[in-house]
Amino acid sequence: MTRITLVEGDITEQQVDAVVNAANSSLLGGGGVDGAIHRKGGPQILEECRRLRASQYGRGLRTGQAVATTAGDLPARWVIHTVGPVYLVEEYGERAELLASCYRESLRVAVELGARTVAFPAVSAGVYGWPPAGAARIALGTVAEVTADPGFGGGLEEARFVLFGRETYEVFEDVGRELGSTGRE
Ligand code: AR6
Repeated sequence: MTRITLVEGDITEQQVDAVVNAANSSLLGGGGVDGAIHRKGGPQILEECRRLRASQYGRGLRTGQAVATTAGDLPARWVIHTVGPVYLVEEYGERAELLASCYRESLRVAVELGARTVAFPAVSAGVYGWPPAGAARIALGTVAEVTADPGFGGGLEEARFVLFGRETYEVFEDVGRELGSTGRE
């Protein structure tokens, strides 16, 4: 069974097999988590992203999808890049489904890689404007649902949410309590 845990901290410092990057479709870097990952991970990640753009991702990575590269100089082995949806209240349902897809697809890629531990940021909860409580509900709800499925690859021991700042951490903690999804063994 996959444990779902929460920590307050910086995702680039996590000792896990894979870290998830809140990227954009270009795969060529940006601010927030994306900027921090490329800065600390070094040029190797960007090189691999460029290769992906030159091959099967010529038009970029679509919102809700995920793809892995090396983690360069980060303590992790892989970076799983996913593209969250920009928050738009008029299209909430459709976009919530795309955000859930980010977590589902990232978990699928993590299992494919044979990762035992994976760290997630709060995808879409920064520059892309998602209200933190809604982002937390989709994040925790989706990871709990996917990992509880008896058909889910059994190798993943921990899905860790790494929340930047006390406020976001506390929102995730409250939502986790509400859903009963964190601290689960
Ligand atoms: N570790 C963990 N969480 C972090 C870190 C960090 N080092 N830095 C920021 N956060 P964002 P998005 C939090 O904006 O909303 C980029 O330019 C942050 O406080 O990184 O999906 C991409 O290239 C927030 O809670 O991602 C895209 O263009 C959460 O991580 C766009 O931003 C996500 O914030 C993606 O926007």
